[in-house]
Amino acid sequence: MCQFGQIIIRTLKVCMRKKQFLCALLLLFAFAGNASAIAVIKVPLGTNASGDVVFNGTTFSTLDDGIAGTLGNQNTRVLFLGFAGLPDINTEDASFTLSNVLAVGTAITTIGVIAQETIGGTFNLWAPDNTLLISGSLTGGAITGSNNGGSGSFFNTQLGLFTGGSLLSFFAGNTLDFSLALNNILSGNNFGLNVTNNTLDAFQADGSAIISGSAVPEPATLLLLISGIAATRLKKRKTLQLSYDLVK
Ligand SMILES: [Ca+2]
Ligand SMILES: [Ca+2]
Repeated sequence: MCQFGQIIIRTLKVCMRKKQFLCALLLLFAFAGNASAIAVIKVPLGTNASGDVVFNGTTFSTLDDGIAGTLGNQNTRVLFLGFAGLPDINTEDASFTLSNVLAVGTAITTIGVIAQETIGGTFNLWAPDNTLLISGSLTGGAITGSNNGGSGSFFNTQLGLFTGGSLLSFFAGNTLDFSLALNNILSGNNFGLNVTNNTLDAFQADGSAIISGSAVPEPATLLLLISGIAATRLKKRKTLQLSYDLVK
């Protein structure tokens, strides 16, 4: 259980021992609400003319846009959802790298839809000052999409691990989902994904990534909970004092 969960359980036990049932109920609601919260980082991968991502026949990764001043392959804006007070990076000077996503098995084509299973891969997202914002390692995934048209395809993985960066503490445990929408896909002269001899053809594409995971509660939420508990205790003490004064 996450640290927040343990704090909640400990406080819950204290509430029950002291028969503060309203306090216990509020804690349960707070925990249920926070357990489902999601934090999302959108990484549009910038507007440079050449492609953002490449599949070379075996490995899927970002292409280097040639901007040497940033650590990542692709300069990008970054949008944050579910991070309290964290401002978006609205200039294309953050940077992102996806590496070593390996195609495994044969590519399957079913009624014009192509699916290529993948395994592994890592990503890193750096702030404009080249400090690491978040990194992760990916598990099993798939590149899926149409063999007719350059859009509407995706690379998706779930249940990956967050591994580092200044935003690591915003995410609860190993709840990483990673999704990359693919547009303007070009496989040789073919627009869209293409399969030859049960193998996905090499391609380049524009991409837009979404990194998401379960959010740990904001400190402000924790503060509200603690002040709620304190208020409940104060009210009880006042009620006891009033009873005592009436008896006197
Ligand atoms: Ca780009
Ligand atoms: Ca760079």
